[in-house]
Amino acid sequence: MNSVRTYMLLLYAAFLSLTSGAQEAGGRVMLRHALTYVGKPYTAHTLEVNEEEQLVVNLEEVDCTTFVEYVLAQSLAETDGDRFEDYLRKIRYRNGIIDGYTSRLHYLTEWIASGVQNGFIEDLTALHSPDTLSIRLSFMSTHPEAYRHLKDSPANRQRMKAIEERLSGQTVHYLPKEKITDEGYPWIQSGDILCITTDIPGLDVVHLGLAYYQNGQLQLLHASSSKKKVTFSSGSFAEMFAHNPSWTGVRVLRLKRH
Ligand code: 2YP
Repeated sequence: MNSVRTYMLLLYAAFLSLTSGAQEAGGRVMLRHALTYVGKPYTAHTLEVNEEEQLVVNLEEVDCTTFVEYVLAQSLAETDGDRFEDYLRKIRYRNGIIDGYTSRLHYLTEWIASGVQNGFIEDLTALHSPDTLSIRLSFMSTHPEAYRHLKDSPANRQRMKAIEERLSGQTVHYLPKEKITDEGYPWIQSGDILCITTDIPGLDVVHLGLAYYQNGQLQLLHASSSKKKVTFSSGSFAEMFAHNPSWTGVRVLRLKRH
């Protein structure tokens, strides 16, 4: 059953690429690349395999963040002809410069702001939702045991604390979970990036994936840590909030076409 589903999805991805005569909307480009990851295994900490920070490209096993990063970099490289790795480095690192573990954009608040500043993505929630939340970051510096390069390095813990203080205090727009419906909204398209906000103390985003409409229902296409693979939510995106009490809402981003 699984292989039939995968075959149908690849057929759909091929169809999307053939019908992309007119300038393909950003979401469509993202979706076409994302569908090629369906079924790939979920693996955490694929970016922590080296002592010294360097650009890791592992398209065969992904977590929620690396899945979205690879799809975004592939989509940008396709539409702008630049090299995939150049885009990935600019997506993943502050000012595109790799300078140790803390130069990586660990918090989605900074990852999003950097992507908007680079002109890679636009923040649709800022355009369509009046609700805002205040950013308070401290999770990594207060849970160093969960991050090998923090646990082993007081200097990195110091640097991370300073980054968290710099980023804290800003407000960002989001769509509160109470306003997320099964059928979604016209301003949220398949292929848009969904960053799920949280009330876990000191954390901004707790999971991310892509919007995917199926049978008129807004679903999540994501690297699932529970299902251990890239897959679609079994129900609607809205329904997922009932099973995840720490989820508070969503920030919606879209690939910017050049
Ligand atoms: C990020 O975690 C890490 C980055 O260090 C890492 O944990 C934090 C704050 N950042 O470079 C990146 C890629 O591995 O992962 C993600 C994690 O989600 C996991 C990967 C998932 O659901 O699959 C991002 O931060 C996206 O949501 C949060 C979540 N981290 C925690 O919940 C602590």
